[in-house]
Amino acid sequence: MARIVHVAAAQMGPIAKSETRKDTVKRLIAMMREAKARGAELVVFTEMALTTFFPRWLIEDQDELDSYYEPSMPGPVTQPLFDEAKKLGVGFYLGYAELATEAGKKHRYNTSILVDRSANIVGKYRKVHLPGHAEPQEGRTHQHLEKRYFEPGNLGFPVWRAFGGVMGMCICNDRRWPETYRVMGLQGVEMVMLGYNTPFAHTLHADIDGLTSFHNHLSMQAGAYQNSTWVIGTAKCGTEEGSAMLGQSAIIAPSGEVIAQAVSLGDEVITARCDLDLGKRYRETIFNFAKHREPAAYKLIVERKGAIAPPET
Ligand code: CDV
Repeated sequence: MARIVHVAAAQMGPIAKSETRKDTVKRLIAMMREAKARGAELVVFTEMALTTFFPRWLIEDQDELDSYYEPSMPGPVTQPLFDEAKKLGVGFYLGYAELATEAGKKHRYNTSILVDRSANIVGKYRKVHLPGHAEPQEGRTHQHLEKRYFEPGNLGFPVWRAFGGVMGMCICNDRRWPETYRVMGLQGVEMVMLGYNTPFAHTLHADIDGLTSFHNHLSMQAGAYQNSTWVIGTAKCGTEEGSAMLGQSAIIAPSGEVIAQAVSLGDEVITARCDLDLGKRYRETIFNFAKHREPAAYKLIVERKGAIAPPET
């Protein structure tokens, strides 16, 4: 029997600094309802979906900084999202800033969770590849202080059996790194979900920043194809507090093809019928890992440091 997952990417337009969490959760619920009405059973929200993208500012007041984080999930403000999910029988991926207490100490992570159709959290992921800088940089209209406000994730790249398949998560910058998909690919991942906040001006080199749209899809399509997995990438986009951010949320098949794409820079739901066995077909043929990967040779490659020098004459 075919293993079909009807999935939605719920792209989100800007969240103003002044917008309350309650209002933001209402926007998420409205998109969840639309996704359900269009047949989806799993909704992928974006990275840090509950607040404006606060790493663009230097925030020195600890109480103000803490106000952007969730000390519990669900919490009082996010509970209605879980209640609605249960009522609709829809699962979801949600990104948020997590304030955790581990061994009696406070830790900050850029986190996502996977929630099943009964509103139970089945998985948690913490962003590994944190972009940006820890100190404000001169000459920027917007900072990118993720390295100041978060620690690298300490949960690895696990995958979970859920929604009739093997599901994985990553967050934004992770999508650019092949090892993100490969580590999950080696565990048999069939669908990778991710959210992103991608400002057009990041490196401040026009030649690189001018390719922001291209690199977004390039990374996700390559990750999908090379690991025989579906990839669902959901943007927070539009001009948020003066920072212009990329949209182009996409649902990508294991073939590497984009089969659904957002066309706006605002709240927009896109959906697709994802056949998990399509990935299996790639994995049993061109990307049969057991037959064609050569881990022994990779060891030699990894151990080599630098280029081989030309022979001395
Ligand atoms: N939130 C992000 O991780 N954004 C990065 C930008 C800064 C390059 C991204 O990879 O899209």
